[in-house]
Amino acid sequence: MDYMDSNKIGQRIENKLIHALGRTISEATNDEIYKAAAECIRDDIMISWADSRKRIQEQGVKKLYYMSAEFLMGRAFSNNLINQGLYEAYREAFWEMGLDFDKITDEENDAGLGNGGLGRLAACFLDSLSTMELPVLGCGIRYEYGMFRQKIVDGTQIEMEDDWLRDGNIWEIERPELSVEVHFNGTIQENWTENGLKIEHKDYNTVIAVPYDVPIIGYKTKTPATLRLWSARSKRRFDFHSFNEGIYDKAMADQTFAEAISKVLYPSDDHMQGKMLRLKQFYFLASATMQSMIKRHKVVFDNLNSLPEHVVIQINETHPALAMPELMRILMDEEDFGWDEAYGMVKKIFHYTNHTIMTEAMECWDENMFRLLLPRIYQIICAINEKYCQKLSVYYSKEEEKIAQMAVIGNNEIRMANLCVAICHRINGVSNLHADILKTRIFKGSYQIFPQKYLAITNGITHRRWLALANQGLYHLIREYVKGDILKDYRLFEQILPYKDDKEFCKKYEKVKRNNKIRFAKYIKEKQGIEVNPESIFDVHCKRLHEYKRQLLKCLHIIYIYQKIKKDPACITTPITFIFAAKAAPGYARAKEIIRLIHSIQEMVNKDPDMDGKIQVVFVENYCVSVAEMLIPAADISEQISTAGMEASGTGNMKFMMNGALTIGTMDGANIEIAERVGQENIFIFGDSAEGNYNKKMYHTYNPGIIFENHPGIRDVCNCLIEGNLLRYGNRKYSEIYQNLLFGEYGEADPYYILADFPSYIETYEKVYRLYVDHKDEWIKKAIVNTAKSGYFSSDRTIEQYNEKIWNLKPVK
Ligand code: GL9
Repeated sequence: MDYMDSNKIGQRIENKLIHALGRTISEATNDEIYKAAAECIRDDIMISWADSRKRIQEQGVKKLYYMSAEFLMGRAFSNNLINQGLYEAYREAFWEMGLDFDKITDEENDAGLGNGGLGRLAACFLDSLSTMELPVLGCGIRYEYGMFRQKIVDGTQIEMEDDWLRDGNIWEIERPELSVEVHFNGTIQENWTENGLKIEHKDYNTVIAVPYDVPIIGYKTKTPATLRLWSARSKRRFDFHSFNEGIYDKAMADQTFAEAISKVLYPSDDHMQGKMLRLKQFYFLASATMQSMIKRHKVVFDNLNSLPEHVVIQINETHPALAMPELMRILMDEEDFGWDEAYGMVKKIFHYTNHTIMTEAMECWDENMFRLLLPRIYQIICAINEKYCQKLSVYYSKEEEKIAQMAVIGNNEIRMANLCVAICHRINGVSNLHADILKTRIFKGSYQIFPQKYLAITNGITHRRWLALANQGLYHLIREYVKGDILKDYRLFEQILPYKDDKEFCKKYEKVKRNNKIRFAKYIKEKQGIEVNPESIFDVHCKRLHEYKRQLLKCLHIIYIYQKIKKDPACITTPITFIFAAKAAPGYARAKEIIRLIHSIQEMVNKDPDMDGKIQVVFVENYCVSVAEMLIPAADISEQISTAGMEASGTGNMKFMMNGALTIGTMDGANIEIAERVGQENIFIFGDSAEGNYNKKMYHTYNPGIIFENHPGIRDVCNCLIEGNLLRYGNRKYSEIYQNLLFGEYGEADPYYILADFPSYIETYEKVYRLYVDHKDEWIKKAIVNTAKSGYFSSDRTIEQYNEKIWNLKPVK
């Protein structure tokens, strides 16, 4: 956007207030001012948005459909200003009008349409795609309620609804004219006609899919991309026919059936829930997107044969995978394509990103439920499976068991990952390690036949949001020292590397961190009434609560330090603030128990006068994108301590390094690549490798009891869970956690190898602490190296690689 002075901005906001809301600036509430200002921003892009759509059509360029059940967008207001280059100007305009910019932008609800990494990755990708002017349509679901809001009451997580649309959503445009019908249930009739077999779907339930389009403004471009979110509506909503006929109940039932579909995001992370409603959501997304893609193609190109030249579809995890059989259905049943032609096209168009190897996360559907809900799609999947297994039997002629494992249908389940592997042209893992594990373990049988299908493309984050927006101080410092526009070119990060030896730069860098810590201290005081010391070391573990992410290891470590201080109060000279933030899936009992444990430890530590001025524990409620934007830039230490082999990539790790925290982490996911880039001396690695952990599991060689016996310190820590000073929330001690560490359920003790890595963690943490306390200048240098090397982890680089290796899109002219 062109330069705009603050006067003009102020004037426009005032005009908008009076014309759209009938309010003068002096009587307007913060929410009204937010809305007026947001509408001004939106007005500015409407023309280029429409124009961009038109140019994409006219140029006939290939377009990406990025399909994802989750888009964790966060707030749009400030991000749009950053990308339009208007952030400073708006801040100034607000200031001149006597308005508090931060308070007003706080009025915007996070668009929390995602659980965590997978959904946030989709959001970062759209920012990069739009900035690089690559033609894309993000396709997702407009959940009426996003990720739940978390409250903590007596140490226990309480989930509250996230009514994010309550005050309206400035950024979306409803497009009722582009609505399509999605059909569920019913029966399939096969009729032989003169033209061959005709398939007819009868007695189905209809749901209307209404698209809401959101512009995605790239950095200093004139080609906004679009995020299309589908909302479910009942056909009979206004059906007075049934009302008059006295079958009002039926009309109501239809409405309930339909509108439940886009009602709420399932809050489970890395965990599959085989619920019918979830399957409806996925098919709804798949069908609506495929129908609208076909409609558009017919309008723009008139001939469906050219589809593979003009569209490419990336599916984010298996959730949107039903788009593949759905496109088959449309091509065969509605457009008269034969099986081979249709299948050939689908195989060219679709590509699949896998984000997790955990068995409990693999999407599988009960075959009977599936057949009832989606009878035609079921038939198509059966046919795909049959042909696929025939093909496999050529390669694995006498290995029936292997084929059964690789089949799309087995044990009365439909296995979506196997469906993707059977069809997709490219299959990628989200870090090098993760892709290796896919090739050698999860999809080994397929990899051996089709090695060329498999790739590794390491995740990334958009540095526009995660540096320029979240950490203004650091962004301005970098801008001062770097030639060129870092927001356009992530490679420029490297330019700050030499300044690690520049005293002046180091001083400024340190000051930025201090200010960010003060900002966070202010936030947590206001929100939760907790006083933290910004002079203390901020040691942050924030991400979803999951056993493999090992919040429990951090808990045990805090108990360990607590007990150490009790014996030797002088062992801590610079205080540490241990900060957690995490949501647990509502049905994940162990995760919720760990949240209680964190709060028990918090209570024990914070109320003990012996800990005063030494250590403190803080649990930040309701972790979400906007909290992360506050918290991550304030961190000194980044905890990336997953069980090696289990975190496919991680993206929080990248946000921390960019913002100058030093990582203590395992050789897992993208941590490995961070270590490669910053060098071993600028990261703190501990614990066993992915291979080591795999061997422990395969050969049953691990016995946590031995560690317990041989380390008196660790023994004391574990015993603290069941005796000692830990106050219990609820009615039991933490004996379940204790039992699980030492004896396990199903005979597998400590399945996440917490005790196995504990000695190494303690030792490594000691080094981290000594470095901060005794060599702060060295610490700052290392932090600078981390920032300087973080450019590689920009999602711009990730998108470049996807485009080069998979999509082949040309920028819109
Ligand atoms: C995840 C992986 O667990 C992360 O390691 C990875 O960085 C992201 C993005 O590729 O994907 N897979 C997954 O199911 N989640 C991830 O974060 N979970 C959520 O999104 C909640």
